[in-house]
Amino acid sequence: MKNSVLLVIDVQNDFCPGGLLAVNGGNEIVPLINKMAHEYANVVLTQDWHPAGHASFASQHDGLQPFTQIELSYGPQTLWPDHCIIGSSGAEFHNGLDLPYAELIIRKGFDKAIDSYSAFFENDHKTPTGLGGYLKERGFTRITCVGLAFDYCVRYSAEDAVKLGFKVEVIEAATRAIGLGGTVAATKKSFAERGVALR
Ligand code: VGL
Ligand code: ZN
Repeated sequence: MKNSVLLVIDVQNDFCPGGLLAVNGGNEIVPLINKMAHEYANVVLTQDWHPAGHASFASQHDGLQPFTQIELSYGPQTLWPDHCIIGSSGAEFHNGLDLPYAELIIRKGFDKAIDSYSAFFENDHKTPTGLGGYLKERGFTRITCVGLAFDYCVRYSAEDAVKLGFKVEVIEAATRAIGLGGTVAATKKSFAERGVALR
């Protein structure tokens, strides 16, 4: 486990029941993540962290509803309800998450003009967050991904981690999905093709 890191993705109030972009059962994974974390010497968290008026918010696009897809300058973008606004209680970690020893919190989506599902690259698939460099410099070779949401931020984080040369697994029981028209099946197919181990 010395070369492994547990990457806990976006376990925040807005992605849990009662939140602004609630994922069904999002809260249910918290005890398992707390337990799993004891088996890892190294834990890193991500936090979705948007300024008000973020380009991924449907509220910024006249006449468009959340969960529709549009083209932005950097490519396709699903529009979301306003969520995880910097400094809001919705952007805070779920209060049951008990990972005081996590060594890094990487925030993403803070540029108003571009979303970032992945913990490694923004949605242009080019702009790095710095996490890849951090993990490589620390000597990690294996990443275990858990958190929210399975078919968005967990998916793209895991896939980018493989692209960067890490060995990657996703623990399905420690994730929950948003599930928009086939996104869960598409995620599983893509994991199989790209070599993300789903356990
Ligand atoms: C997420 C949609 C928008 C996620 C974040 O954490 O999966 N999904 N922002
Ligand atoms: Zn977001």
